[in-house]
Amino acid sequence: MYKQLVTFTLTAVSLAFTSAAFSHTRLETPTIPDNTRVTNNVIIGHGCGTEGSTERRPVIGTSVVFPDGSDSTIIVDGQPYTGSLGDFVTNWGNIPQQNYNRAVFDLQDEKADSLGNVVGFWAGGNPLPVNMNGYVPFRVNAVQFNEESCVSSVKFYISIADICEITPTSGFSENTVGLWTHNSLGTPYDRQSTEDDGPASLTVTRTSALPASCGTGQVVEVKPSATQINRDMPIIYNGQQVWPQ
Ligand SMILES: [Cu+2]
Repeated sequence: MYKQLVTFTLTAVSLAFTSAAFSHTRLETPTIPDNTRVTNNVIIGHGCGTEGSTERRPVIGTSVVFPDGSDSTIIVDGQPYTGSLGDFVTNWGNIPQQNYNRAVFDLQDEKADSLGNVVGFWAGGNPLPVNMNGYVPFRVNAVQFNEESCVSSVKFYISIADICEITPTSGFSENTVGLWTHNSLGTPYDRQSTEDDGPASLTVTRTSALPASCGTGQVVEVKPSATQINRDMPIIYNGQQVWPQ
């Protein structure tokens, strides 16, 4: 009886930790195969405020940015890579597409680069109740790998800001915005954290056989540049920047 109680208590404690970890803003499906179109969601797990606190402020909008791949930082097997993303991924560009949906937020639109390729999206306009998850749907188009390369997987880091109060960047705090972003790019959108644990991620895994010379293959990671974050995180609505301001 006592033993069962201890087991139950330990399980309850570990479940509590698990749900806290998963309450960060993340993708519903963080790992997908190459060559496959996948419907996905950004899941907003909680409002603004101190992590772990029960007092939260509702999220009124979210801004999501994928690395554009053109001036992004590329890491191969943990080391900086000076070549291009095209050495591993042959069709990066216009990969995310937002699915129109007014279930959570009334307003939404895609963000595009100068060529019209979608690099992210935003949604907002009404508060998400603090005790509920908010699903912001999008589609990931099929990602194609350079099959002559040794790439085995590519992890894209996705920067997300969950906005609870519209402020200029000088007004950013854990009470006004949840920054699921890198901590060391040197932008006003950087997450204040000792660990670089902010961004959500999307990992694409290879389904075709590696060339024989590749061994176990290469693990590739892609992070956005500071220039891209500064350009693409703001929310533009009807030609006007509405956040930050
Ligand atoms: Cu969290």
